[in-house]
Amino acid sequence: MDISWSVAVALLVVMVMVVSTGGANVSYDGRSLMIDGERKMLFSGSIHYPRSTPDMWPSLISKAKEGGIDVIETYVFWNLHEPQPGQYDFSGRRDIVAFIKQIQAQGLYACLRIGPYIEGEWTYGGFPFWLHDVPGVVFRSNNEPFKIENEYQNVEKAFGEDGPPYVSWAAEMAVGLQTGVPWCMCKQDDAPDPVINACNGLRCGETFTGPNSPNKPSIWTENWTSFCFIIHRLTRFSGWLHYQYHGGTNFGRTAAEYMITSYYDQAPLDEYDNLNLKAYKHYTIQAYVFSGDSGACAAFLVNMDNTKSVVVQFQNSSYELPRKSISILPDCKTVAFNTAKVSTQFNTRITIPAIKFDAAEKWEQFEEVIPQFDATTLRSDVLLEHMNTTKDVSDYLWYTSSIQQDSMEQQSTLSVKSLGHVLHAFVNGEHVGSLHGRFRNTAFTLEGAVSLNEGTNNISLLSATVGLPDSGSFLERRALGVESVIIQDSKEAKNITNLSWGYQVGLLGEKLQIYSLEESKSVNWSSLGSSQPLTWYKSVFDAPKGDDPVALNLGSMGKGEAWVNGQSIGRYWVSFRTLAGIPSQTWYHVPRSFLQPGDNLLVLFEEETGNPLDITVDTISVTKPSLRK
Ligand SMILES: *[C@@H]1O[C@H](CO)[C@@H](O)[C@H](O)[C@H]1NC(C)=O
Ligand SMILES: *[C@@H]1O[C@H](CO)[C@@H](O)[C@H](O)[C@H]1NC(C)=O
Ligand SMILES: *[C@@H]1O[C@H](CO)[C@@H](O)[C@H](O)[C@H]1NC(C)=O
Ligand SMILES: *[C@@H]1O[C@H](CO)[C@@H](O)[C@H](O)[C@H]1NC(C)=O
Ligand SMILES: *[C@@H]1O[C@H](CO)[C@@H](O)[C@H](O)[C@H]1NC(C)=O
Ligand SMILES: *[C@@H]1O[C@H](CO)[C@@H](O)[C@H](O)[C@H]1NC(C)=O
Ligand SMILES: *[C@@H]1O[C@H](CO)[C@@H](O)[C@H](O)[C@H]1NC(C)=O
Ligand SMILES: CC(=O)N[C@H]1CO[C@H](CO)[C@@H](O)[C@@H]1O
Repeated sequence: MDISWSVAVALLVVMVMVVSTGGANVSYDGRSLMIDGERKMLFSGSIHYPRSTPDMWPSLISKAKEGGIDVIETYVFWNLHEPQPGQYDFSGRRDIVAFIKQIQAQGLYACLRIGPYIEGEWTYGGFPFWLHDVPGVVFRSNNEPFKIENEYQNVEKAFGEDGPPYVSWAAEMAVGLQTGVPWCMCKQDDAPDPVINACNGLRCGETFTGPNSPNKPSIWTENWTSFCFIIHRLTRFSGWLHYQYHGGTNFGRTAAEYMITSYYDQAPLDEYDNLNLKAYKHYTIQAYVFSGDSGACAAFLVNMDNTKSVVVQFQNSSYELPRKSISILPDCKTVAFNTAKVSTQFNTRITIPAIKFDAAEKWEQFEEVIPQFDATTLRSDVLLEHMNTTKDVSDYLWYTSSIQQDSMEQQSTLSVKSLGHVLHAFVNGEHVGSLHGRFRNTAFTLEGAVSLNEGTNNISLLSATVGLPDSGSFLERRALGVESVIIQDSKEAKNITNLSWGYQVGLLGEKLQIYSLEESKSVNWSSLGSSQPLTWYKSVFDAPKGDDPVALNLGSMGKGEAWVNGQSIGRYWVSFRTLAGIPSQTWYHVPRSFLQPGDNLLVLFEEETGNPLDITVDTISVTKPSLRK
């Protein structure tokens, strides 16, 4: 899977509330969920509202509905809604109320995973960073300064005797809100009554030991990609969730550590709101029929034969299955969806370059200023932890110091140990080297040859995070950034870890917001020169004609962040190669709603030595479906 910059993936969840958007009465017994007294087998799919734009929501929801989904599931992203204590934001992509109303308008149900901890490959697992500085806080524990939750059981042991009382507290708190709809705890076998213990993960059909009380139904809250395996086991489940129905985009700095900007592009609806039939291609079994013990029934009829359609008898009716297609019968009677009606083949994405930036005159650049110790105001005699110093206002933290040399040393070695994620080292303004860690293996040691002057030598180390950690226990104790620094010259190894260090949080360009329409003139841009690390690039472009989705092809760039009209479309890291040697992500979604017809401001901050001349603005389409009966 290409979810993270470095391949591996962990998905976890927690407190879930089944919300009836129409004011219906949602209840349950040991056999199923019931809506207004009627037993329901519910199919749910995830669409996370901030991972797309409000103008995309109606179409995403309606396509999910067409695909047989009854319930749209989403996390609630605390750190988006309360960036500072008591300061709330429900605007734009954060407008969860408008999102839920759109679900209601299309006649579907909503399922909220309220967290507050969500993991979700989302920065800091959804926690606002200020929580880290609440005195005495221990996240996800029976800790008064904290008290909130999701998918707890897998970390509960780490908290010792503070685990179980915390689970009880979370259940009482949730039920006490009297929302009138049932609550679930994902991955919590001992969820206290009346909270339903739900199975969460890939293998629920095999591993779930069942509800912890005879009056609770079996609920499967997360299954991670295509339908295949699970279906023959589904007779045991009265509700299940397809994670992720639409992935979307981790705009801005919202991705968790080492997660790529594109999120679950392989979901049934891809990042660009196109049907992604590749998501179904792993079907290997021909027919899936399952009925709940509540009498509910659903079926998937699959014809994997690539050459001919077949007619099958199913429950006294006949169905024609076009070649290489899947029919979904949510009630075992009516075909709600057949993949062949959408496309005769597994569709392929087509990217067409619409705008090129291939002339030097189209660009201007601004070289980020490398700060020196003398100019810094924040000082410390120890190396500070990265996140605790930036408070997550930026990915970047400069560590600067200066050393005195008695004589010139042309063959010295600088050695910097970092706890993660990325480091660019400079001595006397010269680039010494860059290095990065990987998902679950964030630490590394950068070594580079330096030549030292007699007298003062300036050391400037730019440490960068790529998202904050989102999983596991004791998130508040994680440490990143520079840990120790050694300079080895011909005579000795000097451990300069304990020198006086000066700090600068963030980049000058970030501080001046030179990516924004208003502030882009606050620095003197110059014409395009030779490619240097830490360079800002600026251009303008017209929106491509038509209404196909738009993406930036950044294949010629290295690593950085990109903004269109002042809005961050996310971090890019094209130079990060997957194990197969291909860039983790080349195209970066620019939602149409970010664009105006002409004069769109494009600004990139490039950490490496990318070539902006080969950037293109592309339109995205899929091979056109040919409709069949
Ligand atoms: C909701 O439905 C359940 C099950 O049918 C029923 O027992 C309960 O009284 C209903 N509650 C309301 C408020 O109508
Ligand atoms: C199919 O037809 C048979 C015979 O008419 C009947 O007994 C059976 O209940 C029908 N099954 C369904 C699912 O309608
Ligand atoms: C964070 O910084 C403050 C002072 O700035 C310090 O008291 C605290 O121990 C630091 N916490 C961590 C986890 O590094
Ligand atoms: C080191 O930084 C100081 C203060 O900014 C500057 O005056 C000096 O020229 C720098 N030295 C070198 C060798 O770059
Ligand atoms: C350098 O000093 C720091 C701080 O005392 C220490 O943690 C680190 O291990 C030392 N490095 C070496 C190579 O001795
Ligand atoms: C750095 O300082 C710490 C205490 O602050 C001390 O334990 C350590 O030995 C020092 N390391 C060096 C290399 O001087
Ligand atoms: C830009 O350049 C002009 C002319 O050289 C100078 O007067 C001005 O101060 C510069 N502005 C900034 C922000 O550096
Ligand atoms: C919809 C979905 O994610 N299905 C997955 C469920 O789990 C099995 C493995 O147990 C996967 O193979 C499916 O892809």
